[in-house]
Amino acid sequence: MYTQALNTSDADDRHIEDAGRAAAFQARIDAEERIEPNDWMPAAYRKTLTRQISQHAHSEIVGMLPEGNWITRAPSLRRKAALLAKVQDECGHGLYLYAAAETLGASREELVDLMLAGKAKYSSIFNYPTLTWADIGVIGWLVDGAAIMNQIPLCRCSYGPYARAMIRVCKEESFHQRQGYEIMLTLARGSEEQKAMAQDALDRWWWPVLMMFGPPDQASQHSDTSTMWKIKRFSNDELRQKFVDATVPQAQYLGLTIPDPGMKQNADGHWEYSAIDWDEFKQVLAGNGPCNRDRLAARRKAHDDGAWVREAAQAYAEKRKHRQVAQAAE
Ligand code: BYC
Repeated sequence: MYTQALNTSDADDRHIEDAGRAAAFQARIDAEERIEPNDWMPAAYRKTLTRQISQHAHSEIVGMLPEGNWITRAPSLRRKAALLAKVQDECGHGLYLYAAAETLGASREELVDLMLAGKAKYSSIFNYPTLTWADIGVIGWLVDGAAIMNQIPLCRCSYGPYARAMIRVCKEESFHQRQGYEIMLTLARGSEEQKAMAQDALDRWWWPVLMMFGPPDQASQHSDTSTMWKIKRFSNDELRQKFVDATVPQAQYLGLTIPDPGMKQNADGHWEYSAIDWDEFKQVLAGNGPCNRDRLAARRKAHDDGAWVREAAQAYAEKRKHRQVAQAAE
């Protein structure tokens, strides 16, 4: 009894102390201060950032697969060199992001294992197939375009390492978006077959791209806390709307038709789009999209094939450590 009473009092003190720290933490966020790895932060802030940054890292890595599929089939040396560089950039983004997640105390191994076990999410968009060369144009134009729309505000995210990683990522994504749009422009000004191929790719990717921004605001379970902590600066629906408004004139310039007959421009200038099929989104998140199984199988194989590299790096690090210890003892 007596001991329990002491414990309760300790817990109360801790609770009061944490409440004080949480208030000071929120005041720093409200003052637009950056939170750095060694600063105190509420466990829930750490958890949501680890979740979002690791999902983002997985998306970059899995996102190499649909485009990697076309490196050997790119129609010219120039296109091949640009696509190869783009896919390598995505890998680099994944690595910066895993490094940013590690500053929160999660190891890269455990995060990757969760993804390979199918327990951690990655962006729904990468579960769709790349059937023709025009899909590579659409990915650059729309998938990278959507990614930029979402990631520019993340450059002002309250967590320092994530915000700083996003600055370089956004610069590279902007190059990716232009190379995609240039592919689309070439196809749209090409033969009738090329134009039809470009339209077909737009038809297949349009709705999945709108789903990239996440569930509608009323169904977004993390938005309230992420907005309070200034991880999110705009809601899912706000970013989706900004993306649609920016993209419609680009499609018009290409002479392509957005596959939404109900789309119309409102008096305030915004483009109103039809209802999104959220059942399809839920199915893809549940692992039942067209390519979910292939994507995970490809990542698991790459992970297994790379085991010897990790083992060799580990053995080298241990040898080096022993050498340094021996040298220090001399
Ligand atoms: N796909 O409460 P919500 C790229 C999940 S890569 C799958 O609104 P939040 C690129 C969400 O995680 C692009 N899952 O969540 C790479 C949550 O599930 P959990 C990747 C999604 O976090 C290669 C649940 O649904 N970009 O650019 O407030 C080539 C409820 O959602 C999706 C990023 O990761 C989705 N589309 O907002 C080219 C950006 N949407 O965790 C390009 C960083 C939602 O509770 N992430 N979910 O199990 C974010 O900005 C935010 O996490 C989101 C979602 C806007 C995506």
